[in-house]
Amino acid sequence: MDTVHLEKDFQEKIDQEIKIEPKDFMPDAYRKTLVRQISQHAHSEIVGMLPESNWIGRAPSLRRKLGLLAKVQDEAGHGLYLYSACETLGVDRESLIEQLHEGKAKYSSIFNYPTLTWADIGAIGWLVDGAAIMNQVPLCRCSYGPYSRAMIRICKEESFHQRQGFEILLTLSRGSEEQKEMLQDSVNRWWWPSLMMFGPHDKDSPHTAKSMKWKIKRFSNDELRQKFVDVIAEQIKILGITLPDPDLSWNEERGHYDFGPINWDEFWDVVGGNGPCNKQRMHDRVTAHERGAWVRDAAIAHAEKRATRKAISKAS
Ligand code: FAQ
Repeated sequence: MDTVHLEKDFQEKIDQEIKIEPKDFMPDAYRKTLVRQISQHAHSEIVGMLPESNWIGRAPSLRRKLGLLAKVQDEAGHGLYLYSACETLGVDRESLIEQLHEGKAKYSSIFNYPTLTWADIGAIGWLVDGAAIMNQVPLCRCSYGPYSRAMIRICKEESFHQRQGFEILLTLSRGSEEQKEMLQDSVNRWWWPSLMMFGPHDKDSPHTAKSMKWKIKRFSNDELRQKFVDVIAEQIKILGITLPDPDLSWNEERGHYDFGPINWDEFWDVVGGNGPCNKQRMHDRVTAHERGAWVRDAAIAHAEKRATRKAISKAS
């Protein structure tokens, strides 16, 4: 079959909601888009462990420490599922990791902000995981089989993370004046970066149209951002604090909350490597990778030994 027919069949499968699997035909641009998105997503999970790990040793109780440890471990697991999904597209994990460490690959802008207080751990759970879920639940229906299946498990764990974050904030909201101030300050700092997680406005998003045609994305960046604002603007009432946006108001006609302008200069600055913690994050990630080299070497040596033993026992 020639490429034109193959591409026609491919799009028909997608239109009929039939999953594309690793050995199926796929246009090169579809493969590239998936490698780009899934690898950026995997990197985000791995780099996303760093801001939280800052608080593992300083969690206010054993229960909080256990919860946070489990969450950070989940994120490592998400990274691994996603790197594996990406490998089904014919790229190897080492080269993806190399691109990240050389500063050539993107990861979510949100993880370049500092975690200054314990309330930030709650805010990350509630807002950052909340934004991640809003964006990732539709990815469970992504047209590419391995990515969609990885996302089902990831989303279940992310929902737990979000509840854990909200519970931390709820506890602070019922605490002392100082704790309430810490809570408000944290939400003030994380709100706008959370909105930026959804990516640029649709008019400035070069990939959305194609990704929606291929059913990699099911909703545009602005559609998901709006859904998120609508949910959070209601949930915050329970915490008895406010979002740092004087323009936030319910619009009866639209049936949505209106919200103020996003600082896109800040967003592109952070994406470009100039956020408050970009350099620290990359330094910590590369150091952790280098320190873990002996574990990877040992695992490879063990696998080789087992393979040799198996070959010898087969031959004898
Ligand atoms: N940060 O045309 P679009 C998490 C880039 S996981 C940095 O709109 P697209 C779990 C974009 O890559 C969070 N760069 O692109 C957790 C593209 O650059 P390129 C990560 C961004 O792909 C929680 C350019 O801008 N989630 O939080 C960002 O159609 C708590 C043009 O943008 C995912 O990765 C950004 N925020 O839409 C862990 C979900 N936004 O490649 C620890 C999967 C955009 O041309 C603690 N990804 N860019 O050089 C997606 O859904 C999509 O890739 C979007 C972007 C929606 C992020």
